[in-house]
Amino acid sequence: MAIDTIWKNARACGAGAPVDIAVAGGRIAGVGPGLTASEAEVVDCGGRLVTPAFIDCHSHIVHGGDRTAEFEMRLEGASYEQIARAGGGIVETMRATRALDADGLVAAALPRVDALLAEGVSTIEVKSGYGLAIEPELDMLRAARRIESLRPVRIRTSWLAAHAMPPDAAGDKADYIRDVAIAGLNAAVAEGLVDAVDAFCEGLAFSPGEIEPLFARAAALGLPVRLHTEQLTRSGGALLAARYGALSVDHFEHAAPEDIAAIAASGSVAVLLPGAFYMLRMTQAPPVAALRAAGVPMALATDCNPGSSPISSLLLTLNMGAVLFGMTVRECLDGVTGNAARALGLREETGRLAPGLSADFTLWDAERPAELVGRAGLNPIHRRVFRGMPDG
Ligand code: DI6
Ligand code: FE
Repeated sequence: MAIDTIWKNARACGAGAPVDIAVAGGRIAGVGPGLTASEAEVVDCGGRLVTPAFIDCHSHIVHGGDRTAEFEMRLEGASYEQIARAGGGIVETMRATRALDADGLVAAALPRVDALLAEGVSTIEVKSGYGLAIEPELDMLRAARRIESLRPVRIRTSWLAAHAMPPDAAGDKADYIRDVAIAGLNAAVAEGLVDAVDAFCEGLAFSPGEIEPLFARAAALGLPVRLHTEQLTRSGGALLAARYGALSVDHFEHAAPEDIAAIAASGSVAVLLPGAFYMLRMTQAPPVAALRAAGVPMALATDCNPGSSPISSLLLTLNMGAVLFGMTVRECLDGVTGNAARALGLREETGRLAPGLSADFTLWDAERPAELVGRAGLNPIHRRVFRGMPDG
């Protein structure tokens, strides 16, 4: 295919000399010094830093309402679990989410989406999980899909009906998994709404045994799984996730050595979420050194949600990954590019500057990668390119 554009004189992380990026039909045709093509438009990047466009691989960005009242309650001493058990928490957001239709959910989400795009994000994973009944869960993923037609962004969806027990559930947790999480999954798949299946494996949510039938159904449908697990307590969910070859295990603060060994063997990505750790003022950080030693790929994501992580900044998340979790600059940036792509099953589509992949990259008014991680509150973006098309 003919080269459309050559982005000349950009500085890639780790590369000494500036490189050029050739784009054809929205995909990267070549990366290297001195590229030329007679017909191509040439854009001079002026020696700016270039990264693959960022990927937020774990978000609950589609939801209704606001829970800053609970934030204030926590400041006064209530715990996240106490608020949840008293009928607040996820169930509070369920009420606000059910009050909106898919268009209302899109409108509520767009300011948060725009905040991410303004920081060079081009792929966002969006979960259901605040409808907690079939129709409102479907509406959340319909809204997620709709965002893709309204903004230059790639959306990947996860079916997270197994997020919490709704107060109006007819039976016990096993019944809810069968009648809502699995029955709704079948309907959502029929509508083309689902890219992966997720669940919240936690004392106050669902146990590995309760989640297993849902994962079995996902496997039968050919869908990848991922799991919120070992966040507030050790639930044993990582072992379940590893048995199902999960794309990722997410949170992972309370992981035990056998959990790390299991996900190292299954090839799952550990998606670390420092926003929730920070907002909940947790003290046990995920075992980054052990993950590193075991060769487990680590990703970083916002976990953007109204309760435990009301954060719409991936740049701030990079900074927290470094300061709170002890990740290196390189690990932080891999965590929102290549490893985040892997957590979404998109390794051959985005997240790297390599021929054949989607031309998704961001130019920064920065000289060193550390400038994107080691500062907070300053967004040095110059230009974002998605599928070969620059913003603006
Ligand atoms: N991700 C989640 O899904 C839960 N915690 C987390 O980090 C709960 C989100 C919420 O409080 O609404
Ligand atoms: Fe989450």
